[in-house]
Amino acid sequence: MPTTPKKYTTLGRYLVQRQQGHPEASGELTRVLYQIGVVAKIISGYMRRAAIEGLLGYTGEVNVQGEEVKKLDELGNSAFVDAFEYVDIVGAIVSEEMEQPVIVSSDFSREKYVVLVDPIDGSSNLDVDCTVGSIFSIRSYSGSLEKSLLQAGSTQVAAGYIMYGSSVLLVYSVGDGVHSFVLDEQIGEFVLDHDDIRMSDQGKIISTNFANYSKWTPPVREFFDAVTGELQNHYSLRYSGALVADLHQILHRGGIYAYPEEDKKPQGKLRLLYECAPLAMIAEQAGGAGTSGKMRINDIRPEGIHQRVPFAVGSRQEIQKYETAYRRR
Ligand code: AFP
Repeated sequence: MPTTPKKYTTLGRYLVQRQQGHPEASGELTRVLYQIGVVAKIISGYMRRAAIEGLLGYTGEVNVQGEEVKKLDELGNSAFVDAFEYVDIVGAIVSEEMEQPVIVSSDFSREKYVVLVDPIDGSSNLDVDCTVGSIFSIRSYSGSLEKSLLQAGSTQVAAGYIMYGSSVLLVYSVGDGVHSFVLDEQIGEFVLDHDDIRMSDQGKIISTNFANYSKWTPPVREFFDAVTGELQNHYSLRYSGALVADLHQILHRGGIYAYPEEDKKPQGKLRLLYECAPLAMIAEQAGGAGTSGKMRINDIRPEGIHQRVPFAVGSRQEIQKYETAYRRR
């Protein structure tokens, strides 16, 4: 039976079409996003060959977070830095793997953007071939590097993630909804698979590390006791150890992901600038929300580039309930 050929909308074509709707745009943001697509292909290539080429395991180094660095963490970090070195659109890269921002431009004052990344998020999944991701946030350069970085997440011009799972996905937003692309390995291009993803107002998924229950603060326990104790409990628990994978599921099925504060870790675990802020932007652009429990994530003004923050993200109703538990205490 003859089949109708699929009309492929590649990432490049989609970005150019979107840019044409904004005659005032210079095209530079389009180039930054396109380069991120290139990085995604490079990192996914490393992942596919990692077990064969000895790229699994640790380098022996410890990063700024005090975590042991994996070989793929280092390769992923270099892929992002190399992609923007001297292409004259991005002035600096901030990464989970580097204590200080790296200047990637010969004339920083001319550049328009800074890129913040967690090159491999969920890296403890790497050695067992489970899903991991990369998270990115793009901010405008506004006079000084410090000023550009230490601003609330509401000033992000774009954000997104790459998910390396059963397929490789690139999901991004420039503030006009959330769009998702799947890597077609045969043609080596990202192809549109969901335009303008909407998250349901109330969802099906709870995603958190319940093994930490005894360390959680009272509002967090109260929230999870309530949702798991509901008579008509309609939730399912999904927790992969990779925030990107868990958020992606919630984007499509609704619900809540939380990595809250603990009695002895009041700042939680996740990093504000390159994990929580970009994923909160994705959630909001899809109709959901991101909170620390006490305030909207993207209203928080960071004090340092590696700052941690308690984080919950997901459907609007679940996030409202989560915040209500904090207000009651
Ligand atoms: P790693 O990158 O160190 O594996 O951390 C992953 C992560 O930042 C996030 O992706 C997970 O949701 C969360 O931490 C998992 O942390 P726990 O293992 O403490 O649940």
